[in-house]
Amino acid sequence: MMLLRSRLSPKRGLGASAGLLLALCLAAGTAAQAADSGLVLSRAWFRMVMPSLPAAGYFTLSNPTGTAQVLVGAASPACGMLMLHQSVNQGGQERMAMVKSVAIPVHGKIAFAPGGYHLMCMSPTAAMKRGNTVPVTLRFEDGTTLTANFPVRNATGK
Ligand SMILES: [Cu+2]
Repeated sequence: MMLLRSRLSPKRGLGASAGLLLALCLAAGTAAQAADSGLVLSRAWFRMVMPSLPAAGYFTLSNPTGTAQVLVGAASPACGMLMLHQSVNQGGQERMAMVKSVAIPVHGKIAFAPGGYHLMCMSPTAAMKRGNTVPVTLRFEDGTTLTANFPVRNATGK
């Protein structure tokens, strides 16, 4: 979310486009230099119900390294904003809450799956279409990243 904030924060007006360009250049530079997280991603997919609705992203992230990692953000060119969410049951009602970070313990794994953690693609582009794959970059607290292609499936996961 820090990346998104830095893109959104430049002041409106004359400086906005220059600020945005600078932010994009900085982001590109960061991405190019970012080391691999060492984490292993599996079972990645997006659930796209309707193009007009946010799409949910799911995956399993394993940490075979000797260092705990903390997922702090996600981005995809196929999504306006890509947020970390968690479904929580509050008094029998399913609600979604924003999540700032998710820790992946040493030799442990976390699952983003229906009913729990998920990525929320707020404004899917035309690329978010069943049968397509869309790239997602996960960003970790130590500055490392992990980029993978997520296949897009329908509401039933097909
Ligand atoms: Cu959500």
